[in-house]
Amino acid sequence: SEQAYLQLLRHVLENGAKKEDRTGTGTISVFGYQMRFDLSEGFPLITTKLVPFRLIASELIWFIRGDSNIRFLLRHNNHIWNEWAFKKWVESDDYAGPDMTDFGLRAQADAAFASRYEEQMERFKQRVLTDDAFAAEYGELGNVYGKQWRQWKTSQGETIDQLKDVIDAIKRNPDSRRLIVSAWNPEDVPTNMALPPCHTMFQFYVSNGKLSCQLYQRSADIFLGIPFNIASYALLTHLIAHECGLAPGEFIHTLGDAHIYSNHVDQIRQQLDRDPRSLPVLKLNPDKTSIFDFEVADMAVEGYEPHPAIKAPVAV
Ligand code: THF
Repeated sequence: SEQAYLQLLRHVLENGAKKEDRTGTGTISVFGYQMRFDLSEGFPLITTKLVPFRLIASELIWFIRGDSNIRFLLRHNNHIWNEWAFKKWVESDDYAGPDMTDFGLRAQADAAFASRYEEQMERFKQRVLTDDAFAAEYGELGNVYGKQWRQWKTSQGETIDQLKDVIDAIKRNPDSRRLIVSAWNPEDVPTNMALPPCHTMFQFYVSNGKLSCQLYQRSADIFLGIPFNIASYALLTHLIAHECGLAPGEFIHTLGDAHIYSNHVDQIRQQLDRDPRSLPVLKLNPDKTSIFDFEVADMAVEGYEPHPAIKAPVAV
């Protein structure tokens, strides 16, 4: 149930140590934590605040397609990756607009700057949507999840489709202890990606006709990212179980640096004052069999009655 997540919030508030970070925001953080979600108890979409399922579905489909260009997300009205593409654009030699250095932090502190930033971001999104050449260069996040899952480049110049291979292996050899997908590619990390992958690797496990998944996440933004990440991997587990004729088992979420940004603490206290509600149920289109054929309209949650959304700034 959702308790595992609420317990994580309380644990880090109580035990976290102050730690500075790359984004300059400041965090409280612990190292090493594990949560378990039994997928037969309901779909783990957090109810103590609204978490938009359609954003999780379109982001996951984007990964599954092997896509790493935000144009697909923008067409689905999904804006959760915009800041990382925008950052590449405003730091490039082609950008000639007003200075956008540290736009994430400055937009929170300076209202005049925030409106200049929003205007530039709006122009950027329109260009990615309408200008093919611009989108190919600046909508592209590089070798992020989708690329590593579907098109891992080998030293021999070949590509490995890890996702397809792991699904084939689950069908052929469910007892295997090598049912792993890795997004962490040490060769690409320093140069070829907008942001090194936070979800570094995941492993599947089949027992008693049930498919479980464990994710190792190196860096965890507990308030904004983790509710998305839990739902995303739960959805991936359901989809693969659906294709393989298995029931969904557990999603096990193992965290490395698990942190609460200093500008999320008040929001978390508000969230902890709320009582969790019953979890929704996931519905998948029974007519689709391969996970590679699924679209956003083929997946939905029923019975999701969350508390209202709680806004918070994302650290870039
Ligand atoms: N960077 C940081 N700082 N945190 C993250 O969680 C994160 N991600 C992805 C890449 N870099 C990250 C992007 N995932 C939101 C949710 C997930 C994200 C990024 C942003 C977010 O702002 N969620 C809002 C709703 C947004 C909306 O409605 O458009 C929310 O209230 O939940 C971790 O994978």
